[in-house]
Amino acid sequence: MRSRGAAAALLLLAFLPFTVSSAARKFSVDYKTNSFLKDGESFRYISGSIHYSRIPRVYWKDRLLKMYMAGLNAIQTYVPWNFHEAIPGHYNFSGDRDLQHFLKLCHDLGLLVILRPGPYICGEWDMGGLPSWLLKKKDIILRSSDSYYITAVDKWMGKLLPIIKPYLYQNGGPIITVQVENEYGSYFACDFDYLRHLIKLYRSYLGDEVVLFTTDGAGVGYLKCGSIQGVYATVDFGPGGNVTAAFEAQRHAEPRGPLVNSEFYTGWLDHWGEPHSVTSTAVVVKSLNEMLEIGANVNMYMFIGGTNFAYWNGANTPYAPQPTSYDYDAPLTEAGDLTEKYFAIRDVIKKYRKIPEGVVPPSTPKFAYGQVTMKKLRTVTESLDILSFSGPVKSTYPLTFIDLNQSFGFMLYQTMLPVDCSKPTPLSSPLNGVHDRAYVAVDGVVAGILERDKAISINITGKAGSRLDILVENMGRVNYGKEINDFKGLVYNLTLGANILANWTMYSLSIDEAVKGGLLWDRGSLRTPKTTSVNTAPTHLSPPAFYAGSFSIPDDIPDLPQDTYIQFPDWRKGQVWINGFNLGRYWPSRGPQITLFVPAHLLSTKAPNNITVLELEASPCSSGPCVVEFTNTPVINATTRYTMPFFRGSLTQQGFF
Ligand code: NDJ
Repeated sequence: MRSRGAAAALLLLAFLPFTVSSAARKFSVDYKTNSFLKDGESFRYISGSIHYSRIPRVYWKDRLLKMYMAGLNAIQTYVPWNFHEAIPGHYNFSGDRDLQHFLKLCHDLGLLVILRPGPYICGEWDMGGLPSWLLKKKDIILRSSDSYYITAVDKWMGKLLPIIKPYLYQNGGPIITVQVENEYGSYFACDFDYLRHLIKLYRSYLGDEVVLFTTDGAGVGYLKCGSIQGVYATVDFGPGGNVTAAFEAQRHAEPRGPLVNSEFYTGWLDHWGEPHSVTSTAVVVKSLNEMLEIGANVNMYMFIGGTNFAYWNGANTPYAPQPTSYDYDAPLTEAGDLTEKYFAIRDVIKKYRKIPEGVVPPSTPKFAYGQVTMKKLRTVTESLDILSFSGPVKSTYPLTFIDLNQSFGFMLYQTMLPVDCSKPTPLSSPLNGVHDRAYVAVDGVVAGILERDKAISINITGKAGSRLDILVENMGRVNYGKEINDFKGLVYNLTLGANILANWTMYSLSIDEAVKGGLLWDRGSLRTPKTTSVNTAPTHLSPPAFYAGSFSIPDDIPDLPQDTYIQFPDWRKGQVWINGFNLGRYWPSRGPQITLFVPAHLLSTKAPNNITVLELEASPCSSGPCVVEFTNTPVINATTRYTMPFFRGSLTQQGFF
């Protein structure tokens, strides 16, 4: 019979992620040879960024294998805090959030990992990865020694870092380096006590051996507040410039040690209303070659961008949210498809290291399921009993999303017109406090749209006592710069003519839960569209409303379901769910993204597939074909139709389409 101690030891072994002996495994910076040292030998990484939070778990292996087959020996990923701790103290590391599974896959495929746990990550991700509940402390200074912030960071890292520890290289895992913060030198706070606190925290959980690093823009100015004693300083820069000059900035902070470009941009990010970013393959491979030739370590940002599903996109300032697709013009497309950029990069890598033999996994096939007829369910205001579980909250002046404990999505604000507005009267947000877009109706008739940094006033008419409905959409929190403490909702008072509007009734809306629970569909009769639209120039808007449709996958075609793309002919702007999964935002009237990626695993061959749409501006259903369409070809580079220049302070808004 085995002793209890031996049995316990065996049990422990069964739970350790790696069985290899970790005795020989060492990873360090070598200041003598200006390189990294892996197990005592000079080592250089050629890496690519992949954010597991932007790719469905079922596709992690496929994308990683394609990265491996391109000749990469490492990948780089962020850990978005708000993806794992949406509610304080409630941690989610399962399914698409299963970081340990992702790390194991990397390890099994022979890819090392450069981990960037933030806590701030930027990354075109809502609030740069920081949870919005931090804003419960209204005057919080994020990314600083603010004690409320530090307490939350300590608690989160106390959960995350012990999970990571067994996956460190020296413990038998794939993680070779861990980044502290992200481009901290670009942030106004310049708080070295905060950086020192993070370093202590990382070291206390991960040990003294782990290679910690910082990343900053390749300019001495950025490194001033970004680099810190005891942590290896690296830089980031894109293609097309002077590689030697860029690395000189790194040399300013690190006179010796490996040259590292932690973010070499293979493409760039997009914003709604701006043309799709494209970076030429020729420029990318030229700079990549120059860096590899001088022995530098390179991480390509992004190697695959993926998708901002649901509400995860961030925004830049002046307020410009990023679209659902995070394709990034990267070497693997949003859907993981191979591109000419992929093969050109592989050809460059071939010159510097032996790339794996065998075939590169092919692009996944796409299928055009065709058109699906949609029917109107009901408007948002008609659905309040099923959308607002907790009922309304009343307050003299408007409260924000966070005041009502809501992070994402939509909130409805209601009040009454205090005076007769028989003549068009300006409804305004003088302090630009609509965060981010407000759909306004008087007694159920649409009056117009207010939009942060773009349209701070509209004219409305109505009698005293008429009901004013304002549905406010959170379009994604700012992820970069000094405005990342981005409160949502009506964050300042609205005025009607000379009056400040008061006596608000506010509904926190649980739309995702209602869609997932089938509550909107369960209401029975799908009604034929009722025309509540006001067809007055220049807008043709109708109240925000839900639509539903379903389709079955043909059983006489082999290998279905396959990936597909959904598009919205003559729809304007909204949110779409497939079988309860929130795919993201569509906004073809602004562009450049027209189609949304629909991964095959969301679709069923056994039952009809349910599509739920929340259209915010106007559907085509009262005037033409009421359909959405599944196609096999992505369109993320359409001509953008929004040309209104940014303005602040003007009270006029015309020409919304
Ligand atoms: O580290 C940042 C990374 O996470 C650096 N970037 C990247 C752009 O893709 C990404 O956010 C910057 N973003 S500098 C700010 C862009 C402002 C227009």
